[in-house]
Amino acid sequence: MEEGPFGGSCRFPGQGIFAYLNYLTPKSRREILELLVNGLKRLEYRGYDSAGVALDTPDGKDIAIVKKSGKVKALQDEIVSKGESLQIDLSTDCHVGIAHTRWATHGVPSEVNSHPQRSDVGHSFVVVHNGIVTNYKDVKLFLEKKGYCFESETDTEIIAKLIHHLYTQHPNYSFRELVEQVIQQLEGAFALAFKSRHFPGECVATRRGSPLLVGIKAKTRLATDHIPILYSKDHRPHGRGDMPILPRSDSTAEFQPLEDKEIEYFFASDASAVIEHTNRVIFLEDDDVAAVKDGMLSIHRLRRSLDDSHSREIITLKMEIQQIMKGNYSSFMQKEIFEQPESVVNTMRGRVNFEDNSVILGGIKEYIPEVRRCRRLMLIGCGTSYHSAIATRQLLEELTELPVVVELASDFLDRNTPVFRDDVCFFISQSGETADTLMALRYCKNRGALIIGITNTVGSSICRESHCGVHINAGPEIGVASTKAYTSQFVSLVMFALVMSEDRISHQQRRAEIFNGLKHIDEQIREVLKLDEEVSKLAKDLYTHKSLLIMGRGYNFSTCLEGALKVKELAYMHSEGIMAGELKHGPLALVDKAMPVIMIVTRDPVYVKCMNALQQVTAREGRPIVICEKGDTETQSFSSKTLEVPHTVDCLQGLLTVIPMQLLSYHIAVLRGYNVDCPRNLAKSVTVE
Ligand code: G6Q
Repeated sequence: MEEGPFGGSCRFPGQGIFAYLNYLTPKSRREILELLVNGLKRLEYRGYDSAGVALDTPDGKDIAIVKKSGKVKALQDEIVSKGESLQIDLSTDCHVGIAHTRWATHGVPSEVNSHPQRSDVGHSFVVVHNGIVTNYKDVKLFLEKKGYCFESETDTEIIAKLIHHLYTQHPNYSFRELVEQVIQQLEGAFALAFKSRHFPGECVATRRGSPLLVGIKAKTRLATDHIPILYSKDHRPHGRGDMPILPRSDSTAEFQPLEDKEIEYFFASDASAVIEHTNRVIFLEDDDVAAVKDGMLSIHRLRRSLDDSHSREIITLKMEIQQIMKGNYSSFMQKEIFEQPESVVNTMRGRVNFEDNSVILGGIKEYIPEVRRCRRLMLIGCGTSYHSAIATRQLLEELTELPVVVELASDFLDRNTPVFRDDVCFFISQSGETADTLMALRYCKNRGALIIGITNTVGSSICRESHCGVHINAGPEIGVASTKAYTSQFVSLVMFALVMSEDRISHQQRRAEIFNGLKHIDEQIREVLKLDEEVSKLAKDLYTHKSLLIMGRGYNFSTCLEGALKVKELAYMHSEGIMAGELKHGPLALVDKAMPVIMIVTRDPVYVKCMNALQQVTAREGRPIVICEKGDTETQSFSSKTLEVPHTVDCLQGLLTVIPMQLLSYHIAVLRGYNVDCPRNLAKSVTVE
């Protein structure tokens, strides 16, 4: 596998954990708060409706919690207004702060429902949580019977109160042991970071089904690249019953410290929050319990399973901080659209050799003979990732000569689709954490299919649970609307088709055309991006409309679907991607002189059919805007306005035609006054089904 691990979880809309522990590293409280708030800002793109932080009180005897509904900026302002009482100029050598951005799942967005959630007014334990605890009602009932009163509507509060309850029963347990006890009682999916008044300077974090990583910043070189896993005895009782108090679980291995002085630890939902501090990270696995005590990190598991590794590797991330900053662009989305000339090259870098027209995909190389023997290819994803599968299906059919099935992950699961051992299933996901896609992956894996992940997120669940895969290497995509990930997924699947056809004499000419197309695709994308001004003018004509139809067929159909998705999600405008071949079967009834129509017509095998569709639209007084190839005067004569893109080989044309649609949706959304990076009701990470 290439560039880190490839090979568990679901996408929880927009929750972000960030915790920071400094050990023998003096920091002012102001610095610590800034660090926590900045960490949250890096996670904002995941979606959020409120945020909060917890840190020690200045006298170190209590925990101060600051929470606020709305943006992280609101939390930051609240902290500033409390500056005096928080004594932000005091310095501390060892400290643990935990922070969170929340996207409401249980209970409305409000301060009381924000995290950190607390065990009691004395703040014995505070916790931040991503995910959903599905059995929280049972646990709540149990705790209510024990006399606990709840202040929030969240599922998270039960976690804070449960650990407190266990602590009162077993005051000799270590912090880590208490957390181990807690997670044995939880069902659902979660990532958690705990802080406690009783365990100053300690932080314990764990995950099951929601991503979490530990960043390590040490003053001196780390002595090891691997943290050994320590196993604890499993004392889990059988049956839930009345939530019995569990006997203590002793560690069976010696505590092995990573480092013992001047060290800082970061716990975060994803790498974008830690990369400005350190590029050395450990991706935690489900049920890992990571504990820092006296500056030493240890990772524990309650029980061994057959495929457990003995250690967690400290990975060096190659991500640069500049990659996650907006630069001169007004939004991350705009930046990401304009990054595409580079991101597609990054996808091909080190893989495509234009001198001898060959491709090596290191992450799947060893599996290619098995793939060649398969019965069919299944491409599975959601939203934009699904569209990248539609975009490349035709080429995959042509070059692999295999049946290619494209599935929406949610529908695939609903149907209990038959899957066989000799199927090869691709799971396409920018985040690598999308719940539906991950569930579909597990479904196929259980049926013995070969699982290939196509993701943009190293260390993500899809990446880890796949047998093998391809990282699309598009760089972090922060805007909720996927843009550069789409073109990089597209290119990745094209590269796969090229690998599969390398031995076929009959495909050599076609392959040469495609290599030639890929070689120039970056400069052609750059050329299309020059249409920005023109597209922005077009947006001014369109943004007050209620609806926008986008028509095309063949290689360009995916651009119609992807363009319509972008318009819907960013501009909150009704938009439909219509297969031009279906016009006469219904959609034509929508066409009149008032209905805005965009048609994509390029000089490919279905050109004549597209021209027919174009004429059908103009015959109904439609005045279509056409995206066509440069110099195609015939097509232009039927259009009210054209956007010309350069010519490339037919199967790559969609990489160019999608860009005016990305730009158009962006400009319409801006004209309508919407936040393009964070469209309403949506989040970057969809970890719920
Ligand atoms: C589109 C969105 C969305 C996304 C899906 C799947 O602009 O970003 O449609 O593509 O939610 O996400 P993953 O690619 O992360 O699985």
